[in-house]
Amino acid sequence: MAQRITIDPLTRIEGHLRVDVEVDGGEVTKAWSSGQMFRGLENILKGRDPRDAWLFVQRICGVCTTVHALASVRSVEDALKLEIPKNAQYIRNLVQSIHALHDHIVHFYALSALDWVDVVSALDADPVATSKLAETLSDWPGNSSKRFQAVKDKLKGLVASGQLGPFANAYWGHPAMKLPPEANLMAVSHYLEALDYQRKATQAYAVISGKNPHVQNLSVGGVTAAINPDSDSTLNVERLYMVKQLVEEVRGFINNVYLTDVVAVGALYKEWLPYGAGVTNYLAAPDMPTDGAATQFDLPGGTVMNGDIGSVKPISNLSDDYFKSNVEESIARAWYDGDWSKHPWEESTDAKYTDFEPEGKYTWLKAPRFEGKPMQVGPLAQMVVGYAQGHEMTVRNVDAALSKISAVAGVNVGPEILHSTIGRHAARAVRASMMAELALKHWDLLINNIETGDLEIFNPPTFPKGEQRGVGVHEAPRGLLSHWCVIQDGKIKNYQCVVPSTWNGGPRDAEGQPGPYEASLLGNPIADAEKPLEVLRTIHSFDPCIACAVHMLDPEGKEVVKVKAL
Ligand code: NFE
Ligand code: MG
Repeated sequence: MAQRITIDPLTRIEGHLRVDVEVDGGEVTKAWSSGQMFRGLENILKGRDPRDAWLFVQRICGVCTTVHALASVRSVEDALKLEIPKNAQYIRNLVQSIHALHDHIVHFYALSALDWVDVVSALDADPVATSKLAETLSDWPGNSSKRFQAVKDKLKGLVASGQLGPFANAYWGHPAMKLPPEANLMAVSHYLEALDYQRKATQAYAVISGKNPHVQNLSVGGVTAAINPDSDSTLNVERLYMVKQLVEEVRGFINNVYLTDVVAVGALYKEWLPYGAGVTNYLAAPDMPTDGAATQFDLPGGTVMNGDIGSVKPISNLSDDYFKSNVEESIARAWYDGDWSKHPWEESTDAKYTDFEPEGKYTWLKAPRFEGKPMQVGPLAQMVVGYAQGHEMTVRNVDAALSKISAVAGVNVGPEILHSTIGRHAARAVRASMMAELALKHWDLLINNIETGDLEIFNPPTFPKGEQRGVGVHEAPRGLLSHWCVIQDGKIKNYQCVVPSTWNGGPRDAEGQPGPYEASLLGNPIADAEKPLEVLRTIHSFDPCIACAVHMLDPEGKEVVKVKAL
């Protein structure tokens, strides 16, 4: 007999995601992903000045600050065909890459590691053996037996006090937890260290972007970060070196701790490699432009269909027709008025709530489709699309990670393992490493350009009479983000955000095709239906953000909790 489980909320922060699964014979046979909140930011923008839009839309999310701001200024610049100065491009690239470093570290440690790591089991670990294990993975100075002993003592203190703090409320002792005590202690120690490196990333972000969270120095046409190498009140050489120093420290943590922890978790849970692929159509945007006009990029974009890397098609710029003409959103199964599927420039956002109807409408998320197909977006999509195009940096980093996983797992694994729950974690850690390398590269580009005497940061926009349409594309930490604007006589006539967590967490469409979260759950093992840890593993691997996905709050939100999953 199939059993129905409702998990609400499912996320550790940025909640409002409800997932329902049917479990039969110990595995998931049906799944529904439901965004439970509505805010309507797209409607708030109507009639406003397009130069102000980025400040409103950036408030869509407190996790991926930055990304909506960037997509917004890009969409208006695309509508006006406005180039930005090189310095502005490099400063934006620094802002986005440093934000990504923070975001990816937070995701692994704070938002998902405890799905795999049993904190209570760490109390049984031998600190000397833990240090030996950690030293086989990297030579990080934080991996001494003294450090692990101190963390074990701290954990004991937390348990004795009855206040577990960040480690309260999880599925400790669950039968699907498989790491040996030493791996658990190593991960708990790194969890605590991650807090320091999050702070360093945040510091670097605040210096380069004016404020954290939420970048303060963007502008349609460039940035407002005045550059004068010798002034104390502008972006100067001293501040730039402070940013570089902090990024180098964060990069050390990513390469020696985050990446190796993901390798260890992936290898020690190798029985999980077959689970969680779901939708293997991938979509990624090109990003990190290396020139003011954004014709060349350090991260490639494109599509891969059905997991077949031979099917790769590039998306080569921020206004690529192949991308622009093939995106639609369906509201057939979402709480909006109608059942249409429309291109974002033609869409509306007219809320019409019914109830959770498994065979009807059941979410605030629209269902984005590309050429009518559901697409997975995110670091994994970016890795697959880059790998398929032979992109040097992607191939080098993905191959290095796969060979490390193979070494620890004791079996040879190839890129096919990436189509999985664990593959999404591996791809995100690899992306974090690449973003750290690119942050330093774009720091060099910025300094070298300033040294030529170029201090330009802004090209002023002018708004002609009539209608202009633009799209702002950006590869955010959770995947491809696009903002679509229609400007009429200098005012916003329509504005639509098609967001990474909407691509991944959206519902079925009129044809009944499930979205990536839904598809990825099918076939997942469920050891204990009262404690559906496995569902959390797979959904958290996407790094869900429902504030982003619906960008909309139902103040009357009904209580539907059946299982509390933290
Ligand atoms: Ni609120 Fe965000 C966007 C999503 S980015 S987290 O856009 O989805 O990674
Ligand atoms: Mg939207």
